[in-house]
Amino acid sequence: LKVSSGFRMALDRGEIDVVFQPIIDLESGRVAAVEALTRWSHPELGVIRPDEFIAAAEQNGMVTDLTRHVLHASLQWQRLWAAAGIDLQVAVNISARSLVDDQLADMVCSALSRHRVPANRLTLELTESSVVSDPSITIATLRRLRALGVRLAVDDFGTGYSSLAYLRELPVDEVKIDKSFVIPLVEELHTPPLLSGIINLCREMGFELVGEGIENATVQRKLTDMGCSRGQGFHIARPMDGADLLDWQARWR
Ligand code: G
Ligand code: G
Ligand code: MN
Ligand code: NA
Repeated sequence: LKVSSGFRMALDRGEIDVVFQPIIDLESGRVAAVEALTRWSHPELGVIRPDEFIAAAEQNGMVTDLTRHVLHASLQWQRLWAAAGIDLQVAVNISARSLVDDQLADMVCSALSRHRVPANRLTLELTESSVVSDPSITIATLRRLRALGVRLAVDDFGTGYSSLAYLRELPVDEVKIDKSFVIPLVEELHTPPLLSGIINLCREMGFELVGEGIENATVQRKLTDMGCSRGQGFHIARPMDGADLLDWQARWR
């Protein structure tokens, strides 16, 4: 895939779409947030997943343009949904490379004011490994973003090297438990102790917890019983475009 040469043009031609996957409050069933996920609708190759183009965009210095695009699309939809009576938090994935970019906080700030979206409606999802890569730079950026009122989440928690002790040092609001911990709940007869431990400690530290990869009702119930506050997964809804989200929400419960 000649991603490097094609990606710049793809952005300019409007081939980079943004879809949204609902995140619900597990106790009430209420839709609390959505996660923005990019897709490249390639004219010949069809839909290309972000796994195939984000690394290339990072290497070519284009990831900031991608982040800006996703941020604008997400905040534009946030405003439209809010106008339709659904005031959701929108979560945008931030790649490791964007996190060390000193323009990130300015970009977020101007996007929020341009779309007139309150900062606490935006969550930025950072992977564990990207925060650990250069803690001094990233923590300064995170503090600036948090001072704006933006919510910060550690994504894919449990897959990197950081410990629960380290998590306490980070200025974050939310922890997303990686789907590799959640998917096996389908098979587990008992509650897996590692997952229970993570959930309990995160709760004690005051983090909002999101369980990802909920693929059926059993997993959803187990996570709820274990004290996980929010959930996301194919059992609840697949990622969808911004207009479909309004229809989905109208039919949800
Ligand atoms: O939706 P999907 O399973 O294809 O996403 C695959 C991966 O791509 C996930 O890890 C997700 O975090 C990442 N991803 C999706 N959209 C974006 C984006 O806009 N920016 C970044 N940096 N990563 C994204
Ligand atoms: O890495 P990150 O958490 O940002 O990526 C979210 C990814 O998880 C998206 O690519 C999304 O398509 C995928 N995803 C969302 N729900 C489910 C699910 O229930 N099962 C699986 N296997 N993947 C999911
Ligand atoms: Mn994510
Ligand atoms: Na994840």
